[in-house]
Amino acid sequence: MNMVSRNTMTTDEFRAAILRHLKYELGKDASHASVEDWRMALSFAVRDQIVDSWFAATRKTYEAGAKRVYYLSMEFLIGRLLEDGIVNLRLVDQARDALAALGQDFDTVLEDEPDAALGNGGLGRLAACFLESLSTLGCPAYGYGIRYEHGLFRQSFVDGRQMEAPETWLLKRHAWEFERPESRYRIGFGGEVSTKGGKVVWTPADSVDAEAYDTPVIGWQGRWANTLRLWSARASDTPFDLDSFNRGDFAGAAEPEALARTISRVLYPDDTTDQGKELRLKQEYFLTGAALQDIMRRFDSEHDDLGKLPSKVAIQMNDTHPAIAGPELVRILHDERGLPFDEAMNMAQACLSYTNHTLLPEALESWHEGLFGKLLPRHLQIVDRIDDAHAKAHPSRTVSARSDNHVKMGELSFIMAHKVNGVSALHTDLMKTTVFSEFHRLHPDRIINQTNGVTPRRWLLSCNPRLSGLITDTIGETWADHLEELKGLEPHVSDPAWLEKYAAAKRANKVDLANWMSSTADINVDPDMMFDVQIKRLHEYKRQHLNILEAIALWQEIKANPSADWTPRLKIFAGKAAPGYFFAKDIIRLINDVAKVLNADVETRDMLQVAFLPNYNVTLAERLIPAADLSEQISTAGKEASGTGNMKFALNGALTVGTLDGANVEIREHVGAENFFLFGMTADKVEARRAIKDHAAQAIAADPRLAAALKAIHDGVFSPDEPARYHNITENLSGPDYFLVSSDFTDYYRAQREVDTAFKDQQHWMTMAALNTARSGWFSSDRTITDYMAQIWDAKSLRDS
Ligand code: H53
Repeated sequence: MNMVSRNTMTTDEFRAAILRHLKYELGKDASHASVEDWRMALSFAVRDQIVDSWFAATRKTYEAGAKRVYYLSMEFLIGRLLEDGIVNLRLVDQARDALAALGQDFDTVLEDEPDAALGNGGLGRLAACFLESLSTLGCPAYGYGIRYEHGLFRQSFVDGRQMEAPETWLLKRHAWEFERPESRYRIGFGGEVSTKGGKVVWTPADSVDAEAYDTPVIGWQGRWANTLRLWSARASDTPFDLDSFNRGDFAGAAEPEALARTISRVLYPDDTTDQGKELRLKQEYFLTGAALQDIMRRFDSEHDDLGKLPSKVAIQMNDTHPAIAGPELVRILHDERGLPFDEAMNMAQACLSYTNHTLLPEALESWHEGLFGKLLPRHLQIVDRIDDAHAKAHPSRTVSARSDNHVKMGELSFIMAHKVNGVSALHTDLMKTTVFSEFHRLHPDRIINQTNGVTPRRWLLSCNPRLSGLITDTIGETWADHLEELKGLEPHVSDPAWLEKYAAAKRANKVDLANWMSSTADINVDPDMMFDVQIKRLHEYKRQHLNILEAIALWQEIKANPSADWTPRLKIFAGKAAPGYFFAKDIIRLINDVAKVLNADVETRDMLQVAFLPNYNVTLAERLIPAADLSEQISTAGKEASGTGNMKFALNGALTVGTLDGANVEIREHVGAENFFLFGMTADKVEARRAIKDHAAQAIAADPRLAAALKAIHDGVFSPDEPARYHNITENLSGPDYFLVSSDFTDYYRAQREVDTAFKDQQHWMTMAALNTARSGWFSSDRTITDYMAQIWDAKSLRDS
């Protein structure tokens, strides 16, 4: 493989390390070892290399007395770690060769690792990319999260319907974490607040303990490693009730531990909606309370002067989920450390910053004060004082962190943060003019933009070895952590011989995917079809239903005129719907039903097929993105805060068909409008369109294709056994259609035909694809993190010190 230069460890040394771990760690003889044993032995051999960097980084941070960044997130969607470690340590060749010498296949061994799906979607994957970039850049940092026993549910389809099964990533052995029983903190809930000797004292009624598990996160070339510290819930006192046991009540005896563990049992499978459950609030305080105790303990171990806290500690709240960090830090500084309230508040604010990831009203967390006060009585008092102080300082304000008997976590985070950032230029502008307009008027310097990014190590180097090999051959190997260097590809794009190699890499990736789909999903396609991919959570605003409507309209058109010069296309979907989001689940079923009909149609199936791949996760994304020709980024303008899949596709040479939403706007600016298929309403037109009473009906009346596609669904063409199955969808799209699917259809269909025409000229298509790669360097999460370090955290790199 044409990978960037090798680590100095030899294949023989590596082979010996694998065998040593197999024997002494796993107690297995090579002749009896299973794939899982080999995977564990390989992981331990790689981990050995990581641990040295990890210790060195910790030592350097202590020696320098450096500021640390603490990234608090309810989600870290890290996926598999073995290949990531091997690639970052540049041990790919040695690992492959060592395993081969031991009679094992590298890819099979990598495939054995379960995906750590400790997140729902974009927000969680962003946190994982950020951790990797923090390590690559050598910025001292911790990620704090929850060690969910069950990550995001496993999805399968029965008769096209989504089924959910618990995810069990910990059932297989996990090589990457170190249990830290000594790092254990008590987290209280409920109880009383009283005053003793002039001091406020919170006496919780219940508690659980948070126990730490550490996973090292290795950066590029192994030059730095940070820690992902995940908390697991344990019973505070006796984990086991011996009296009950002795009475024969075995279930009752185990109850304290079982109850406590509930807190870290499952990841909420909701993306962008506020679950509003008591357990969710408990999880949020569990994470935040444990993280803050840990942060203060580490600070105290190095510094005597509390005044130094803001110069040593930067705490990032990833969305409002850890927003309780504001009142909790004030509580620690005021109640426990004795700072005057205002000083505590100012100091907390100097440490804290907040990333907003959505403007969807249903996703902005707010807790009823009854529940909040029941679980966190002292925090409720502190929230009130914070809010009063803010009101006093800004008498003209009309928005508050406390209204309608609720605690508004967005407003609270805003008040308690010294910087608040959006995740794309458009999203940040909309924050200023919509949800946070009043706070922006009061604090005009607080909101800043930090457009998201993705780590090029995972999302190009590792997932697309063919393209990365060509890039390295063309511009040398330093692009992997200087992604702007991809610009150096531009002069080669006009060289037909080079472009042919670029096209060959894409084609080989498509052949791999086609083979994989045929062997795992029984989907047989010609790799020369256009691979048109929409992979993301199912949500009405992401408009998978717009995509499938277009497929139906195209199918009808092909049937009416089968001998025309159609561009063969495979539409690939993947993504999960929140289990309680029935409309989104109906969309999944509709796509599966449409796929059944279209793929069985001998007249059209060489021109158009549809596949919905089950159980979308990080690993599936790594497989699909390098093989994609077209990337579907078709959300209603103003609704997708940024998107990060859109960046991964562009980087890997897929062209985007998209709206001017989220980071699509910036992608189009970077890759060039002529290399991007734009359609749809802009964010500033959306409101006006919605205000037209019959907007959907008007759109349908004006476009016979749309009318016919909707009619086919309505008449049961795709659900002959139950014709009314999708009336909910057709009625929505002809009536309220909040997400303007019908209104955007005509322009989407037009853009897709433009895509068809462009795809016929493969030379030109590949030129556009290669320009997408060459011009996507700005979307590296190294750029994003460098800007966070300078503009939010005031943190320095120690990597080269
Ligand atoms: O966060 C991504 C964005 C994306 C946005 C997503 C997100 C979640 O995954 C979950 C909750 C939430 O409020 C937002 O939808 O647009 O790219 C990372 O910023």
